[in-house]
Amino acid sequence: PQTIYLADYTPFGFDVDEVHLTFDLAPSATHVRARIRFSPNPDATDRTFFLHGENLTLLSAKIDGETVKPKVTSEGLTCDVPSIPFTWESLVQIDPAANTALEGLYQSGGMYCTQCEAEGFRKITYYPDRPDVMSTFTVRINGPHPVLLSNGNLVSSGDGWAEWHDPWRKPAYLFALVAGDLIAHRDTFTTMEGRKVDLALYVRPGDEGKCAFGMQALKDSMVWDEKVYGRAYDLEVFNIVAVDDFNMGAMENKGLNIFNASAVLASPETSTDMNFERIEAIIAHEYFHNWTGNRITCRDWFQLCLKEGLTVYRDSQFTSDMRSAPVKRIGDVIDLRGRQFTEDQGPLAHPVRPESFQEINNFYTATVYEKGAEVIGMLRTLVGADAYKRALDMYFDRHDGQACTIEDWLQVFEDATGRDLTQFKRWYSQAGTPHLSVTETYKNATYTLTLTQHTPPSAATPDPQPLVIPVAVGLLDASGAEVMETQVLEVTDATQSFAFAGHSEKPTASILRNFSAPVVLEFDADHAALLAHDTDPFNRWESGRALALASLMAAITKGTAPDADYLQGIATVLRDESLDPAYRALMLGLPGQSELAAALHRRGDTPDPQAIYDAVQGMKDALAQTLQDDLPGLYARHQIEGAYAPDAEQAGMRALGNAALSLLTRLDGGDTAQAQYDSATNMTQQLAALACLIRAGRGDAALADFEAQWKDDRLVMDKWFGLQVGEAKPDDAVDTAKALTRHSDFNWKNPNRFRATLGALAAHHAGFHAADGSGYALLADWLIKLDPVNPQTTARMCSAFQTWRRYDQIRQSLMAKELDRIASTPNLSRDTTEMITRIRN
Ligand code: B3K
Ligand code: ZN
Repeated sequence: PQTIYLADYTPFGFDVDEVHLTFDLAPSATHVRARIRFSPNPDATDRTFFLHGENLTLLSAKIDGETVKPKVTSEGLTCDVPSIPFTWESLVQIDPAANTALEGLYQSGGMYCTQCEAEGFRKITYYPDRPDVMSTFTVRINGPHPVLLSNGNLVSSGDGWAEWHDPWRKPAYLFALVAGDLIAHRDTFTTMEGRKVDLALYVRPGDEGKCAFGMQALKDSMVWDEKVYGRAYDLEVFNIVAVDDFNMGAMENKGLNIFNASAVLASPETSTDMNFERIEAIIAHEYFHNWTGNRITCRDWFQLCLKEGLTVYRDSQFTSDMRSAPVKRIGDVIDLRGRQFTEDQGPLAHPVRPESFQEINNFYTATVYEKGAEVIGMLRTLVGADAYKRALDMYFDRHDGQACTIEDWLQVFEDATGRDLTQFKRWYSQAGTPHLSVTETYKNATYTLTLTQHTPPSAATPDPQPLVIPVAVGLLDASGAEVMETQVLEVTDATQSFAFAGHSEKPTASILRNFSAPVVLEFDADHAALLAHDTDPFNRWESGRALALASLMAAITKGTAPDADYLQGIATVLRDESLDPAYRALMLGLPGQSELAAALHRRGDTPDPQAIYDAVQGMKDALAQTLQDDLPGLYARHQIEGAYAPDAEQAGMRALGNAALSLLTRLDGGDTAQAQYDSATNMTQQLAALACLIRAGRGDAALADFEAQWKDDRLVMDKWFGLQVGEAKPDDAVDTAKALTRHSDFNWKNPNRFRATLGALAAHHAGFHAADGSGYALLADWLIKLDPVNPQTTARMCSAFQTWRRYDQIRQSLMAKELDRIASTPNLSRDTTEMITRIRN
């Protein structure tokens, strides 16, 4: 396969002035007529007229009304064209019914829908399918469907047809079309500029009852973006469509967002509190893209973080405002360490702005998204909230309607603040997680911190240079009182010292407050004191986490008993009724097994998955023992009387109640969980109880009951599939997953169901790494089977193997064998080939 380089960017030789598309929908033979006005691009030198096109049957082509015979390959066409503006017309035939890759125009549950980002529009018609080519679109859809949707505003419609016009110039990746027998859940919104917007959420019949929450989240997002970023919506309609078969969460097509049903449909009976929070965040994320992504888009796909990092950052600000900021921050850091650090410390490491790729879909990664958002958070920390706001206003003002680069983005910060961001820019070009090691000295009433940064070299960045790292620091005295409020230290050198004078006793340092930079901190902090007293809620939680990690590591490698200081410290925090229940629930969490494996690997040990699993079980037993007198009361005090609401307050109560239930189950064998299961009236309570029952070894009856109750609800059944694998004992995980793949409802072509089952196996650390290699083999079998059907989802799931070099020789060779087996599959997709090659090397 061909490698594309950032350094090779050149503009397209032609501008597109307008696009007119006509669709005659038919499942296996849809006709797409395109009329496109091109004119030579004065900024370009290369005038090769190449239009992308894949899986298209060209029926006719004309230039200014005259038939032409373009040269067609499997990737597109070239044609001789005039050197003055001209009109290109083409007619192609496509086969949506056969499109199982879910990219381009495809069918899902009887409806038509599209997914064009990154390069799917070329599967719809011949076009310069690149984000820097922007145009207005007018779309006519002919088809026997009650609902016919495209981007922009409705121009007119009649029986069997509709015409849409999007006045905003956009790249083709934001094109969308939907047709089907759908029900609309409607509302309206009036912008701060006084314009009325018709909102609709379109769903399949039967899902009408799951729309209200998503609609409210949309309106909340619209208000928030006006209030916080001064950005108003800019069309007469905003439509969202829920689709069952979708490769990722959702897509921000202009005026017509398309969502994986799992990322928008919600009801108390069928969705957990976590589902509600995720849905609210994804709706916000896609809505926020209207300004950060759509109005200002990317020049090329290397700039993906320009829209994704910024939009993730914005949606995290939104969630912090809607819910609890510390709880959101802790959740984000857990996720960052679980997914992004793993990527950054393995063979898939790449910079936030990659410099080459074979298949761009493989770069919608935690690094581009989540580390991309962290980089923006650091920028804001460095320049301050006011300057950040000025820079953003300048960004929207200067670049509205343009396709931009990271250089453009950093330039507005330089212009708004007068700062030189040359060194800061390395965050965009260097791969790898920096390590920040800190030592302290105390002399003559002066407390000094010396910080040393080191980024381990990787294939992607063999010679990392020092970064600009904002390190938020506070100091406490022996009584736990804060003697220095949070200050942001700017670390720019490989080693740098910061002195704090006037401390009559040696203070306790709280370093990297609120996780002010995405680094691995190495500091021998007084975690017990910080767990008891830190005023920074993130670092207080982090101290508990650090104690848990140290205790677990010792248990794994030396077989030592759980650390009593940790257990007592957590117990004290849990008893503090002044603390937010959601925060206390997080305090009961333990580092993930994969995170423990990573930590062992980092210090040169070979992780043993079973030993890790056993240590975590031992720690949970110890927590249950330590808290045995507290748990019944803790559980009882966090039950909710009255109507369910998916808000942060109730969700936090349930999170703590269910964390208590989970430990209580270790003491009562599941009696309380059974009672909760039997009386549950919402999915959060039902699913939490079911998980406890499975773990207690008495889940069979409840699992059968759950299946009977929910067999007709696709999204709930995904939970049923996933939970059984996720909660299986290590010895049973592979067999459980295998048995579920034989279940009549295992529709493996549906990405949600495939991920629920095999993704859950990959996420089951000790189960996936079963010593006999059966977990690796089962996943590889299914990836090989899925690849010809859906390369994108297959490639994404290959990342389960990215940590293979952490493990012992036997496991390494078992995984290498499966990687090689996948790699040698005939006609393997470009997507999967690239992933396997990068992982294996
Ligand atoms: N921009 C889309 C992701 C498209 C993924 C293409 N493989 C969703 C989002 O980030 O909002
Ligand atoms: Zn996005």
